[in-house]
Amino acid sequence: MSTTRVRTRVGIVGAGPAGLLLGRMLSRAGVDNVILERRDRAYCEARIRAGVLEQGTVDLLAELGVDQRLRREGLVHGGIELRWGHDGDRHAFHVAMDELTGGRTVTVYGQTEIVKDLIAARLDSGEPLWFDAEVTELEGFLDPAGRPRLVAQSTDGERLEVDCELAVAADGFHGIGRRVVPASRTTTFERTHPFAWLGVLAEVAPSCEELIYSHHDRGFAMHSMRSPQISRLYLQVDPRDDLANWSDERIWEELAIRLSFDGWSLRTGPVLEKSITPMRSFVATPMRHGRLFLAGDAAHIVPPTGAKGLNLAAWDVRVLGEALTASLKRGEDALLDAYSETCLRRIWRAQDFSFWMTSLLHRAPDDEDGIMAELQRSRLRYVSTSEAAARSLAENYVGMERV
Ligand code: FAS
Ligand code: PHB
Repeated sequence: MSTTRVRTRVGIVGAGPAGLLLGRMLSRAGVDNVILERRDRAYCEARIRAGVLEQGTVDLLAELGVDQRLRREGLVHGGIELRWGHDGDRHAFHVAMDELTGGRTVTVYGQTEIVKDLIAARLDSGEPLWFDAEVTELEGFLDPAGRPRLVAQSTDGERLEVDCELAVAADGFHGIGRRVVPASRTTTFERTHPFAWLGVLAEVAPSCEELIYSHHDRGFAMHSMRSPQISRLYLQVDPRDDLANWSDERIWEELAIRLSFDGWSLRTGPVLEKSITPMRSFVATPMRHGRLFLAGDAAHIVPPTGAKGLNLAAWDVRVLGEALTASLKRGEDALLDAYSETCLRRIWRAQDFSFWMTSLLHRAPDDEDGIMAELQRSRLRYVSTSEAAARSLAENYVGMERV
């Protein structure tokens, strides 16, 4: 087994949106960096996850010169629709987010497409990116004078040793980054929600212009999309449920019931992909441990109801990229020292909003007497009758300018 040794300034673990965005930011700032990714390129480019981008994320992709396809294919939305009520007595309310926030919008563009764009840009630039390179050792980051070392095993048995000045774990919730930090140094906050999302990607034109979030006695449902030809839809299911129990027919029937509204009908079509995702609220603090920095899902997870996961990862990277450049190019460490605190303010805002949207729209499994459902319907009516309440939802959804 041969060993490849690499010396660089920043070693990045993970080629998800956080790792790839950071690599792009550092390379454009002239800071040497390498990215190690345990999966192969095809897997990374096929993973279906988020789809709603805040304006801040769109701006970052533009600043990094990787927004050509996003500008051509992204769907700009000025609002979302909320639906609720019993069968035969359904209500709908359009949250005009652009009007309520002075023109701010969101853009629907799949995370899959962002990852494809960033990988293509990385490979075109010739900057180092190793696929099939699982980092199995990450050490030396707590020694103030030391140099962190990343050791990866490639699938063909190659050993890769990366010696860097600073290391970034952008390796997601199940990565090595958070695992190698001594438990005594980390405080974690966690809630596992008593429901999950069954998500489907379908080859059918969306049945709505903008996203629909629907509260229903049978459970939450959402209609999103990826393009004028591809729809993305979600159903609240029991986290212990098995995908085998959900035939495509049953999924379409249930979606039609839970999204129902007078005069509206759901188009159906071939299901291209379906999966069940657990829902968790999680934060690990601090996000810095000596010469190791955590970014994205490696440090925080939000339930997807608020569409914040990917946007929080992009925000971490914007802050960390500027801080690393200031430190490594100009010897200014103030931004780096404030990295964790700066990001945690926005993370807790997004955690609160995602928790609120989740508890507003999902049927509580233990709601025997229905009190929770009545409270939820009252909150939905309140959002539809109070401009202040609607503006609060809108400004959180499009992304707070200041937190
Ligand atoms: P990622 O998990 O995307 O990337 C981490 C990368 O690190 C992966 O490529 C992994 O293979 C790699 N890695 C891990 N360990 C490694 C090691 N030891 N060595 C090398 N590489 C390693 N958000 C929404 O807003 N809407 C959604 O609908 C939505 N759906 C989601 C569905 C699922 C199943 C999941 C898990 C998340 C979803 N999210 C959603 C949130 C999602 O968008 C995340 O916030 C986003 O992927 C975070 O990006 P990263 O932090 O880059 O982590
Ligand atoms: C998606 O399009 O995948 C999506 C949209 C909004 C959410 C979550 C997921 O809140």
